Amino acid sequence: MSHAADTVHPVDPELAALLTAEESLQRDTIRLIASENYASAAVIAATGTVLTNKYSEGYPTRRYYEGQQNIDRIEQLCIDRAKSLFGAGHANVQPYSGSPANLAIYFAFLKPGDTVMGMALPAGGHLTHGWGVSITGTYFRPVQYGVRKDTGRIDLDEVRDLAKKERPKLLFAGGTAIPRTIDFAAFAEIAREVGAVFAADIAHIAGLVAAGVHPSPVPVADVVSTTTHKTLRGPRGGMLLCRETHQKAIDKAVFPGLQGGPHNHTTAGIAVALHEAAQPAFKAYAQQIVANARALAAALVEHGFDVITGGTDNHLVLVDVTGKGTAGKPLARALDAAGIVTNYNTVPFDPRKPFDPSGIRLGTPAVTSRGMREAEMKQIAAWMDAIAQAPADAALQARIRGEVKELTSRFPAPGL
Ligand code: DSN
Repeated sequence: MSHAADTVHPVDPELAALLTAEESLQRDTIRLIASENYASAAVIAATGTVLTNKYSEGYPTRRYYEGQQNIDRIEQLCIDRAKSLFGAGHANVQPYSGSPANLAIYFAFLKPGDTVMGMALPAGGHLTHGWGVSITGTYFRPVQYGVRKDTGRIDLDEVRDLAKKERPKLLFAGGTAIPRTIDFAAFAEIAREVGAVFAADIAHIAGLVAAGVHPSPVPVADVVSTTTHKTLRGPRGGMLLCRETHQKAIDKAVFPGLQGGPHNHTTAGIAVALHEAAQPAFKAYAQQIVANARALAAALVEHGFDVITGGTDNHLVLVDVTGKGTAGKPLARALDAAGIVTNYNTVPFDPRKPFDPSGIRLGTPAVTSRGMREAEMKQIAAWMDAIAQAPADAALQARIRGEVKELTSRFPAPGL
């Protein structure tokens, strides 16, 4: 039992048992969900502190509550570290997560009914970039771009033509299932041509950007939004980075525009994560994330999987599994039974429904945090192939589950 479960146990044994079960699950499985990771023990410890007891509406030195002697310093430390790591003029570290961070951008720059242009969700975008079921696609006028059918990649000429025709007030780049490098400079140029605010959502790739493994949008974007718990390996949270000229608008939009008191315990965890991400070891970690994703994609191609765009430039691999005679959901379920955790996902131009799509999405941030490398990626691809060939074979899943447990036992997970 962990220290946390140990502490909870005398008060709430039921919850402690669930916490212990989740610790085992995270320890004994191969976690390939592209948006997940293992926060370090220090990040988890900072997040679970007395800082959760404090209310601090406002910003450092300008609060609506007294008793902020330490909270002000913690938030300022976090802001300074975010600015330094990403080379930003200003950082707001209060958004509760990525969706509120993106909503703050709308509140800072748009009026209801204004046009927002973002990548369509089924093409790899995010709900908050103007997808229909999101508040951003109902209170604003959404225009969506996608990827080319022949390449699976964004066509910047198409984006430019659409932007010129629709004249968005806000242009988003970024998403949740984009396996290739995003040309933020080209997006910025398009935004400039049509007079749009350019927002880069780097939630998935923030750790890669911080390490210089993906080009940074910070010099070219009006505002950059991110979560803090994916490749950046912090606690669940969000951040906005912008030029100093937009500081006032962004800060006002987060508080009092959208949120009340910041989650100070999360701010502390983010501060620790930013400190960790500034160390040389983090650069090597980010490089290995990409090397592992490339190795995983290449091995899957060798096993006959249809990897969207043929490979990856980042942490993420998107696979159309229908060519293997299965579909995303049954395969994800079969893999989960074998201890390989993924999510089913639409692929571009998916003829199937989002709740039963053609693909699965894989990512290497978590397995790389455990120290796994290219050889382990090859093994994982081989297991995936075996399971895809017989997704209903419970005995096969049980055998691989045992092998997965043996492999994971050799790669201790941070924070557990
Ligand atoms: N839910 C996140 C992901 O999995 O990509 C995006 O919000």
